[in-house]
Amino acid sequence: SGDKEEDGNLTVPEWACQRVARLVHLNKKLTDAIEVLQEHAELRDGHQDYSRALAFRRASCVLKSLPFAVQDVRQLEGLKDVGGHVKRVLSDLLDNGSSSEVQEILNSSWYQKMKLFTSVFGIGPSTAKKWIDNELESIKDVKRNSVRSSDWRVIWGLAFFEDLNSPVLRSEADRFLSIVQQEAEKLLPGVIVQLCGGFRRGKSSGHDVDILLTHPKEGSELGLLHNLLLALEKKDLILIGHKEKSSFRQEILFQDFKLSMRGQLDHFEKWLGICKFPKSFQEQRLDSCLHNDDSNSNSNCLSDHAAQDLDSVKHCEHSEADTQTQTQGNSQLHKASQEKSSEGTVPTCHSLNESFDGTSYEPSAKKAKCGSSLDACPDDLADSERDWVARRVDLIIAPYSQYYYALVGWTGSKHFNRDARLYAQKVLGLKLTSHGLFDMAKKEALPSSSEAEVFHHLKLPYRDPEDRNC
Ligand code: TTP
Ligand code: MN
Ligand code: MN
Ligand code: MN
Repeated sequence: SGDKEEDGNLTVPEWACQRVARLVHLNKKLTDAIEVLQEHAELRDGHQDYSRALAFRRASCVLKSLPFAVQDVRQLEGLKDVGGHVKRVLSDLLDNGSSSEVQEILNSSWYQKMKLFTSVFGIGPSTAKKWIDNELESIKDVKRNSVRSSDWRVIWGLAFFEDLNSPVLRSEADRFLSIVQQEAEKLLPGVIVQLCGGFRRGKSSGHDVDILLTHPKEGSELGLLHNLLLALEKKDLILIGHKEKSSFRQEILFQDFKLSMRGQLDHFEKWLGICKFPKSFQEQRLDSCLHNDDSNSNSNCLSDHAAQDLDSVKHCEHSEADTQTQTQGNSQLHKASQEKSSEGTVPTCHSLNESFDGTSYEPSAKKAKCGSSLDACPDDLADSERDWVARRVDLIIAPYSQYYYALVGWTGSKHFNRDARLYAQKVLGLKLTSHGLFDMAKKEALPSSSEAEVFHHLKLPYRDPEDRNC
């Protein structure tokens, strides 16, 4: 991490994945402001905006790793990730307590509407823009104007907008995790069930619950997701979701990123959906500090940084599978195709016991009411009196031979992954994905049987999940 050299030049490791980046750091006011600029650039989604967004992200990332609170931009001399534009904004912040550029964005109704609309599950910048162009101003407007989306995420995301946009608490993630652990263990003894994403990095709240599953006996994980979903459905925990088959093929391992990923995050079998979390999950249990499998979870139980975390809850579902290796044009294409990708997969109200290849899951209680009018269903359910909250859940199945790469990938942060993948490519000539690390020249995979081994192969100092919050 950062040091002052004798000549006054600041040295911070070049790559974000080489640094320690914690949730709680000394320059939060500054990074919050820079991240507004980043998000604004991401939402604009225009020609240079993608690289501008990345530049802002790199700057905020470096500020998170500094061992001191910046008081004067001159302290940032020599940091190549902090360019002129960012320095001007930082000066403003340091001199006046606020930045006019940031304030202007925050006050602009375009930004506010884009933030609002992209916080709907399944909605990315391009649809959000269409809604704004159609003069929609609020979620109510969107619902009233009955934007007839055929995307199940949008239908249910709109119906349960309030639920899905209230932060998921750590206690809820823990309670749900232990049910998944219990059920999965019954189905497949010896199964490994790991909470990933923001919660694993130490956040005390999040926008969803990410759970990665595997089993040391490779191949025994096949069929687990199907049965696990049945078990969760039986416990009345499933609202709606979509199961994706594994799209993993040996041939893609040594393919170029752009070719092998095609805008996808990874090729694992997974279920992306919405669960019904009983409201009682929100009550803090005394034992929740003890049963967690993460060694670093103690601090989370104290909710010490809850306030700070709440405003960092983001709702970006338009997954950025793009790494920096992609060209800008490509990334635009990918975003657009991702938004469209599940269009046409209208969820049907068929019984769970029927065709599982339909991959959609709906509550059995609702089936009778559903009839043929599909889009009336979720609203009825959302308006009814209920003792549960709708929560986004991702369940991912990894073969054990890929598990530790999947663990690093699904732990994040997004920027940590992006940076580590670019570092692997540029510095080591290796391709890093959630499936493994590959020497493209030698056509050789570098398997790992721990997270530490992943870092070792990458010639990176090991970082605990809570140090990967760049
Ligand atoms: P998310 O659940 O989207 O993010 P998160 O858990 O870090 O944050 P939040 O608390 O708001 O839920 O994704 C989980 C991890 O998967 C993320 O940390 C990194 C990885 N990931 C990517 O690498 N690329 C992506 O595009 C997405 C969506 C996730
Ligand atoms: Mn979004
Ligand atoms: Mn998450
Ligand atoms: Mn997720």
